Formats: sequence, C-alpha cells, structure tokens
Amino acid sequence: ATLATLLRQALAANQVEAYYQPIVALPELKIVKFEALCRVKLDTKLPYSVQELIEIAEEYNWIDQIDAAVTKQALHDLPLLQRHYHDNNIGMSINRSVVNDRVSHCCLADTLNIFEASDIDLSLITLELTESAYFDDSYYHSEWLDKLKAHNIAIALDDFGTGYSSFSYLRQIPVNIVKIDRSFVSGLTEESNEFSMIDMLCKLTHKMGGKVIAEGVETQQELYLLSKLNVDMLQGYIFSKPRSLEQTLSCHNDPV
Ligand code: G
Ligand code: G
Ligand code: NA
Repeated sequence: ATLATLLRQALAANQVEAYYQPIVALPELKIVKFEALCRVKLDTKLPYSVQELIEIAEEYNWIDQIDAAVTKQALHDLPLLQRHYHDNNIGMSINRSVVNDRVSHCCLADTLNIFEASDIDLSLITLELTESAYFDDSYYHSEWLDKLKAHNIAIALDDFGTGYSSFSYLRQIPVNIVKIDRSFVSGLTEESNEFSMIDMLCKLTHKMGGKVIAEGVETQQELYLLSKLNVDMLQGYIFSKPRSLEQTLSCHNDPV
C-alpha cells in the first residue's frame, strides 16, 4: 500500500496522537509551554516521517482532520500538564498549515469552534502558522485574525527564514512570536552569518513587540550563544524530544 492509503486507513481508525515537546524560557530554562506535534500510527513496518504524512495530508485535504484531532487532545491534556508541573501558566502551541484559502479558512473556523467549546484560558494558546505559497493578501485581513486576537490567542510564524516564511508575513500579520528555523541554529558559532542574522531578528522582533523562539537546540554551545543573543525561548532535543502525554507525565524531573 502507498503511504497515502495507509494514512487514510489510520485516519479512519483515529490513529492520531498528540505528542508534546517543551518550550523553555531564558534565562531560567523553565518550561513555559508545550508544542503539540502529531504522531500517526500506520499499519506498516516501512519507515516514514511525520513531515511526509503532513505533506500527503495537505495534498489530499486531510490536514483539517489531523489538526482537529491534535487540537482537541492538546486542549484536553493542557490542564494535566499544568498540574504535573504545578504551573497554571503553562501554555500550548498548536500547528496550522496554511495550505490554500479553502483549507485555511474552514480549518481556522473549525479551530475557533474547538477553542470556543473548551474551558481553557485561550490566552495560553499559540497557533504556529507554517509557510505556504497561498498565504495571500486576502488572508491577512480575514476576520479570523481578528477573532484570534479577540481571544488573545498568540500567532507564531514557524520555520522563520526558510521557504515562504519571511518578512512579508511580519509586515502583514500581527505576529506575536517568531520561531527561528533550526537550520539557523544547528552548529551555531559566534563568527557565523547565522549568528548575525539571529541577532538582527531578535532586535527586530523585540522592537515590533514580539518574542523569539529558537528551534532545534541540541548542544550547550548553541544554548550558550542563543542566550547571549537575547532569544526569549528555546526548544530542542537538548531539553526533550517530543513525548506522549503518558511519557511526559511519568517524567519527574525538569527536562534540563
Ligand atoms: O514532529 P516533527 O518534527 O516530525 O514534525 C514534522 C513537521 O510536521 C513539523 O515541521 C511540523 O510543523 C509539522 N506538524 C507536526 N504536527 C503537526 C500538526 O498537528 N499539524 C500540522 N499542520 N503540522 C504538524
Ligand atoms: O518547525 P516545528 O516547530 O514544527 O518543528 C517541530 C519538529 O522539529 C518536530 O518534528 C520535532 O520532532 C523536530 N525537532 C524538535 N527538536 C529538535 C531538535 O533539537 N533537533 C532536530 N533535528 N529536530 C527537532
Ligand atoms: Na511548529
């Protein structure tokens, strides 16, 4: 069977699970939120990546279904995570692909319905928007942006610096958080161009009233340099891989 067939079968059988990866704030490296990342159990021994599944789901318009499932689980699980860490201010970051106008508009309408039906304080929620060629002008001004804002839901630009995720977004939508793509972070040195770019991006984002998250932090060296650069939050394997709720709740120590 093709991956698409396997994915369709898995979706029909509700084999979607939200995993959680902590995002920590500098300088204390305290967990401030989790990013919900989907995992789908396929009936195959062949290797596959989440990225491939997301791309297939986007192509076949199944992404709404995945996003709805992950969002519901994430909202359900957030109070459990808060209780585990004794911190009611811990938030949840949820991914949204912006594939095309049809998907994005109905998907965001769905998303808002799910949010509005939950008891969660929505100011603890961030939507991470991922690049798309179709992220056109009409989108920037659409009413859901106002609704997100009215609910105090934060908007993060994912994978900043790659593909379509660029300055035009920053100009046109009210971005609260910029997530620096991990390709800028990997192997960071003080003499590198990436160091200067992250420096500039932090200054710019802070000047615009936003915050910066560095993704894919794996080494002490990266951690040290990013803290020197005034990055606000960090995420990466150095703290924790994405884990299931069960795994996260059975972990008694801070991930650092
Ligand atoms: O977890 P992992 O790094 O393997 O995820 C691969 C990619 O899939 C990430 O870039 C992420 O943006 C995307 N992704 C993961 N979970 C979700 C999800 O629930 N919804 C959407 N739309 N994208 C997701
Ligand atoms: O871009 P986004 O935030 O959606 O990326 C999330 C993806 O990045 C997840 O698939 C997750 O598994 C992966 N990821 C998280 N931390 C690290 C890391 O430190 N190194 C690498 N290589 N991937 C990571
Ligand atoms: Na993301």
